[in-house]
Amino acid sequence: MSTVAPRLQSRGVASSPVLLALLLVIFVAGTVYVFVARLYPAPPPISHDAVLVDRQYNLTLYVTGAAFVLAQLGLAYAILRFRDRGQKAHFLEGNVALEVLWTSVTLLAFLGLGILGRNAWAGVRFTLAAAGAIQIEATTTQFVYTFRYPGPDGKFGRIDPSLVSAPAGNPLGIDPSDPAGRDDIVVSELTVPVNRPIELLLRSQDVVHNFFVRELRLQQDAVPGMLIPVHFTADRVGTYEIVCTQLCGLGHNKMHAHLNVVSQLDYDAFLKREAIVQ
Ligand SMILES: [Cu+2]
Repeated sequence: MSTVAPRLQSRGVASSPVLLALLLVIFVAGTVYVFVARLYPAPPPISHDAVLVDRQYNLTLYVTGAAFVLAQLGLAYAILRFRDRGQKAHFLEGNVALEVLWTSVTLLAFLGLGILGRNAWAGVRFTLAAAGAIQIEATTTQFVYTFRYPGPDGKFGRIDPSLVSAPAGNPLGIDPSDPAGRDDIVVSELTVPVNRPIELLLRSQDVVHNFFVRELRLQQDAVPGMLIPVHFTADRVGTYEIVCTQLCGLGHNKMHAHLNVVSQLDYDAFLKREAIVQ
């Protein structure tokens, strides 16, 4: 039995590290291409808050993207540079100064991005809607959205869960004995006037659903037993899709509605038309 054999076996196997380093470079190049070529772009934003979210997203992507590329290419370099050439292995104790440096840089990058992100997200979500915002209620149930406008009196009628009956034409359970509810407008699409602040009051009748409009960069869960307000101001006329992003049951994939952003004139006409129909 030869004692030289294991030593010889570890020599001259250069193809594996070279292949691994090459695969890493191709992987990094492919990932960078997906983002730089904008293969999956988000639809154009339709609110100022959405523009802020996009800016923050891009900034985070640049910082984390640069760290990703540097780390992966550094790994490819180390695989090549320190590959087994049959040499004796050396133990490195590490470098405390470098450890402190890159831990501090990472900490600062994360804290900085978090603080900057406050304006784009928390600054909007943790504030109240503007005074005079139009209040609209959005109720989710498996697997539909129902929107309610308070009508000419500006007041939502009382709701009684025991009166909820979609076949009877009362999907929200509006109490007929409450005069405030008699002029409430109940519709399956959300129509709002352009450039006016909207406060949406989110409710759920059964399980956790979600209200997500990509163009608003606005996503909020609707939770049973809670009334969750969100606010937005859409600045572009158009029709946009509202989707549920919570896996809420077998019909989840079909749960969607539309957000119609219209001119003030069209909005007034919409309210008038629906008030006559109700
Ligand atoms: Cu849902």
